[in-house]
Amino acid sequence: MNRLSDFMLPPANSTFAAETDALFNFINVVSLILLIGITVTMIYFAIKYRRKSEDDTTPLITHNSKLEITWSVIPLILVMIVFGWGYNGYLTKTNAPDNAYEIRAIAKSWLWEFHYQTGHVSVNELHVPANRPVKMIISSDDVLHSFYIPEFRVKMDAVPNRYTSVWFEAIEPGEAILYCAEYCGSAHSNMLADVVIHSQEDFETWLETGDAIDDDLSPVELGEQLVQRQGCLACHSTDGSTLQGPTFQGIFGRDRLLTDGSTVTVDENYIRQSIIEPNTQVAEGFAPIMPTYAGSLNDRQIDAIIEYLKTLD
Ligand SMILES: [Cu+2]
Repeated sequence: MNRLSDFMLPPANSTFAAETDALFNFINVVSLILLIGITVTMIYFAIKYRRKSEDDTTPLITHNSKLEITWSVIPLILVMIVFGWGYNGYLTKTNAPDNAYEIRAIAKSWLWEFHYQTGHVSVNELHVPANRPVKMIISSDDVLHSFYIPEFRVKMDAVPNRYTSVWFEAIEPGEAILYCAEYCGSAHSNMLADVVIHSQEDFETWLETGDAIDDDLSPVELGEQLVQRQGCLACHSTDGSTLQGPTFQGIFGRDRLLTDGSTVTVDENYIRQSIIEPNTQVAEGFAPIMPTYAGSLNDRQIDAIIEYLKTLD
């Protein structure tokens, strides 16, 4: 049975994925049997009962109780099975175990930000331990988004001004992809995050060291990595093409017309301001939609991004 869901979904990697897949397969197989059965019967009847001669008339049939009860009771039983099974799974998925590790997920157009219990923040990269329940507490900074990790078989809406939650327990260390599953605007399809599933030990190490690995990089190298990892490229190109935001190519030192009619030179201060309070000085021709990075990027990281942007002529 698992082959069927593997054909339609990526390989499962969470404790309740097997139950989800079993129900998914049950619904698919039952639907397929009904589809084939009804289609074959219709074709057979169309041939068997076709009009054979001019005076071939249809007899008057008012009802057939046996048949009507049969076609009402069978679907009722099937629907009740799907309901009971689904409700059972729903209860499992809504009630996180008490020992779950909590991670805050904040959806913004168009990136995912994660806050861990240590105060660590990551963008577009969700780090989770394997073999330990993880409870995600999800919200949105702007519009409706949806937190969807097919490998774990979990999906939950990210709603502005309210928290939703979902939990999962990954079985094996590895990687997965987090998608936004609610259409949220022009860069919706770029709203992806990598899910890194660590062994318990590696997860602890990652929480402790986190960005420390970045210490070896030069500012320009670090800036380039951050621009990729922090979701900037969802809206800003580096090749001169215009996406939802201005291109980064040749941006440094350029004079920029703003939506309020004033002009500003793109220098260190303007870039810093645009990262921390993005919608105070918006470039003419663009919508004020950039999420703030206040609290998720430190000074060293902002400096590195500025240094990297200077190199993009
Ligand atoms: Cu979204």
